Amino acid sequence: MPGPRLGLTPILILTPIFNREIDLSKPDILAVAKLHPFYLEALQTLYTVHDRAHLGDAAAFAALAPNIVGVAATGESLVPAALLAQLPRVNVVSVFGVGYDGVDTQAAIARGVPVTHTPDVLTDDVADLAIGLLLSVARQIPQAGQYVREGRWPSGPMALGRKVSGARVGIVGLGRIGQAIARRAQAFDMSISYTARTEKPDSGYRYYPSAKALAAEVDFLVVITPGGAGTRRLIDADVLAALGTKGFLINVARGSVVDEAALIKALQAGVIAGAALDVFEDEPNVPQALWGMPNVVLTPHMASATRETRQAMADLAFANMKAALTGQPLLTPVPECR
Ligand code: NAP
Ligand code: 8YV
Repeated sequence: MPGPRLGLTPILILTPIFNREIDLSKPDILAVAKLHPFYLEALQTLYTVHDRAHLGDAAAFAALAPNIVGVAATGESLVPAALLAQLPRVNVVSVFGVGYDGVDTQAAIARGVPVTHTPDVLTDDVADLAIGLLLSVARQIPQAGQYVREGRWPSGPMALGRKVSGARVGIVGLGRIGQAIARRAQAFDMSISYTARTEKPDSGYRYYPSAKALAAEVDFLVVITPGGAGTRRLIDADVLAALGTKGFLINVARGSVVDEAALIKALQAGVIAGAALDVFEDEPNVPQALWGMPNVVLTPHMASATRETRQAMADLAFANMKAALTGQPLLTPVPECR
C-alpha cells in the first residue's frame, strides 16, 4: 500500500517516457474522465493525477499502469474490466457521483478492488432539478423566456400550460432521490405513485409493478433509477404510449433508461405531451431532433451541479480515495462492495 509514502517531501524527476516532471512522493492516480476541479484539486494535494492517460499513447500508458494505485471517476465514466486488468496495483475506484453504471463492479470485486460513490450528498439537488424540470415543461418556463426575448409578447399570449398542483406524478425508482422527489411533490398536493424493483409498503404511495402500468395512471412520469443493464430502455414505446397524449416524461436518471429513438418518435407523433430531459444516450451529444421541439426542455446533465453539492461530492470522493489508500474503512462503498 502506498499510504506511508503520503506526506513525504516531494522528489521531482524528469522521466524520458512522459518528458515531464513526476512527483515520486505522490502515488499515481488515473482520472478516467475530466474531473471536476474540486475533486481534482483535492486529489492533487496527495497524489499525482494522470488525466485520461489510458486514452492517450498506449506504450506510455503501459509503462504508467503498474504504478496506478487508485482510479478517480465520475458518474458517467467507463471503467471496464479490460482497464482494471491493466492496473495490477489499483486499490480503489472512487466515483464522483452516486451512479456507477459505467464501472464493471463485478470485475473490480473479482480483483479485490472496492468501488465507492457519493450517495445522499446530491439527493436534494437532483430532486430539486427534477421538480424544476417538471414545472418547466408543464408551465413552459424556458419557452416563455424565449417568447419575451424574441419580442413575441406584444403579438399575443402564449399557449396555455398544464397545471402542476394536484396532478398525478409517477416515480420510476423510489430510492434516495425518488423519495426526495415524492416529498417535494407532496408540497404541490400531487398524488404520488411509483414503481421500483420492490414494493415499499411504508411509503404510503401507490405501487405499480411496472413502468407501463404506472405510466397509464399518471400525468407526469419521473425517471430516477440507476442506469446499466437492469434498466436499459425500461421506458420504451409501450410505456410512452401508456403515458398518453396528455402525459409528460421527465428523465433525470440516465439516458440509457429511455429508448431515445422511441421518445423522439413519440414526441413527433404527439403520442405524449412533452418531455424534460437532463440525461441522454450519447452525452454530450443530444439528438438535433429534440432541439427545436417546443414541448421539450433540455438540460446538460446538471442535476447535481451546484457549488455546494459539487464540493460535498468532491470531499466525499476524495475521502474515499484517501481512506482506501491509507488502509482506513471506506466511507461510502457501493452496495455490492459493503
Ligand atoms: P438508489 O437509492 O439506489 O435508488 C434507485 C431506485 O431505483 C430504487 O428504488 C430501485 O428499486 C430502483 N430501481 C432499480 N432498478 C430498477 C428497475 N429495473 N425497475 C424499477 N426500479 C428500479 O439511487 P439514488 O441515489 O436514488 O440514485 C438513482 C440514480 O439517479 C443514480 O443511480 C443515477 O443514475 C441517477 N442520478 C442522476 C443524476 C443527474 O445528474 N441527472 C444525479 C444523481 C443521480 P429498489 O428500491 O426496489 O431497489
Ligand atoms: C454526475 C450523476 O456524477 O451522481 C450521478 O450519478 O450522474 C452526476 O451527479 C456528475 O455530473 C459528475 O459527473
